Amino acid sequence: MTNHTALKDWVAKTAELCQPDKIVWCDGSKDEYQRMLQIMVDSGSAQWLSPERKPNSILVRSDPADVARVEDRTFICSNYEADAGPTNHWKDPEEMHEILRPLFRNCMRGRTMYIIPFSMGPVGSPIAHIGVEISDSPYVVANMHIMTRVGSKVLEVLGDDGEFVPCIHSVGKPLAFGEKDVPWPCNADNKYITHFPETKEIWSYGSGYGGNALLGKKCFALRIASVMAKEQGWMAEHMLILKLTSPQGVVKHIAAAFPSACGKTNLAMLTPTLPGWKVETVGDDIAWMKFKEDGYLYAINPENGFFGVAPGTNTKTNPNAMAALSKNSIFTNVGKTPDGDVWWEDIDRPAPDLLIDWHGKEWVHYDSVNKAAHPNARFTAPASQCPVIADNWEDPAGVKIDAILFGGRRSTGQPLALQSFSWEHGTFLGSTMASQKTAAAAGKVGELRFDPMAMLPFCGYNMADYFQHWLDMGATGGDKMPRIFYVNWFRRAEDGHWLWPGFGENSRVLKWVCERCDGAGDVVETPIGLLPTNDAIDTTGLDIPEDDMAELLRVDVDEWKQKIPLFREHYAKFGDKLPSELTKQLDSLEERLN
Ligand code: OXD
Ligand code: MN
Repeated sequence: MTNHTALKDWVAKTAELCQPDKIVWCDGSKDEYQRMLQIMVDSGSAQWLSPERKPNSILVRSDPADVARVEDRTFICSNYEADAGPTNHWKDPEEMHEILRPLFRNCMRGRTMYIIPFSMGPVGSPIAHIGVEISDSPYVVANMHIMTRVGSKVLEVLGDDGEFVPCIHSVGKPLAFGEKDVPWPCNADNKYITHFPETKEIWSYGSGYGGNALLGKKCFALRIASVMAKEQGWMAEHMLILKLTSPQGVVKHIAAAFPSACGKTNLAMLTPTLPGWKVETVGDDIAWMKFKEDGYLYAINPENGFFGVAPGTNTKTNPNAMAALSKNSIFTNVGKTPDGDVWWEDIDRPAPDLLIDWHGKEWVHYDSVNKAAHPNARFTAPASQCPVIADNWEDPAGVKIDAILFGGRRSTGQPLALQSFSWEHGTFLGSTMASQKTAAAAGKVGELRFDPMAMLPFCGYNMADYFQHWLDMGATGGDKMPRIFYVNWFRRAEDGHWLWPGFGENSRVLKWVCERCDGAGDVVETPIGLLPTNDAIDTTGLDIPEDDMAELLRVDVDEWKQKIPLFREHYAKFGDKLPSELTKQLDSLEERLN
């Protein structure tokens, strides 16, 4: 097991509080993974899918009251409210512990407490960090096996006194003696996803779903890691990482921040339509970036698998994801076909008769409201099963990042692509990112919200300080920092049609990005940034009307002028803490527009 005294003491203290029936230290073995699946199947939480259709894979249906991240139940418990900032829910740490203590007291009665040591990033990498999750959910154990590196090898690196982030999770449903469990235990009315940035702890109660429960992902790798990154001079970002190779063999690594469910997984695994270009995946959701001695930023993907949105994924939009999820995967809240396969909206084939929906009922498709799969239905699939996983995706040294893309879902205004004038201007672009809301979080879909750097729900401290951290990183890295771009695949014409085909065609924009990194590629200076000239994006072989291309790259000065007050209002939230550099950037934009 371990001789790590602090770890053993913490486990003993947590067991004393939660009173589980049993304690199991996870070793990360394949046997253990299989055991978890079988436990879920035996208890009625999961069912095996057909061994022919989806070998070694299970289907799980959650409680309909536990289907997404719950941002309104997510708290940053810093000592001072100002350190959580205006975009987070704050609670005093002592007060939060007073709420949590009675909830966690005896909360694991009748259940097994699993101790899951995990590494975010290749085990032993200088960019990686270690966490230990205590959870009473075998679903969490199995998912953590896919999403992180779990087990004894992590304890070895931790040694007797290594640092780890303690993460405590309970579904919040103790069982009385002899009480029969429900298929998806949770405590829907009492969810708390809480982070303590000063002590670097995570406590999560009441939900078993995704980022609420797999604490290595959003809670550690983004919220707590963003605080560590600020303190230690590195970056923890909500970004995919892809490796782009040109026909001449020039390699670039690109990190890209898009809000949840805006196509990060698709972009990370894209099949280029441009002949000779190659995209390979390093990561699809999170990037940890640190400076190396050469002064450049190097990134790792701290995760080990994909927790992807299922609806919309098919062999056209993302054949590589479809291959990755073809076996050894966990499916949550998707539909099930009579032959034991999965089904969701916009998968490759029409819905068969006798389809079972995500509620476990025969699907009655009488309108577009009644979906067979929940819009936030997910697959959990090992990254190693992705056919285009990059050969260097587990390089402990990380990959040198050449470019950073920001993007969102914007039907008007935002051009297809632009490059920032500088790192400071790029930070301004990231800080004013906005996107139409998706189903990844509870709330109203379609509403436009500011989502700076796609970190709105994931920044573990005051976002104004986070902006300052971006500026500070730029000051440290100088010319060696990645170039910054802003892209938008989602622009529509006035009649509503999509102007840009997206998916594999996005490789055309990536080619321009690659050229810009080498000081080539044509641009025209506009008030909002450096835009590709009308022929700078390679459209060879693409049947796109010239008018559409011109519209995609059009800057409507009047529309941008109207945005200035919205930007000011967004910035006003941060009061005095907003870095003066960003106000300066906004003032300059306004001047350039006039
Ligand atoms: C995710 C998210 O699950 O951003 O990656 O919601
Ligand atoms: Mn995400």
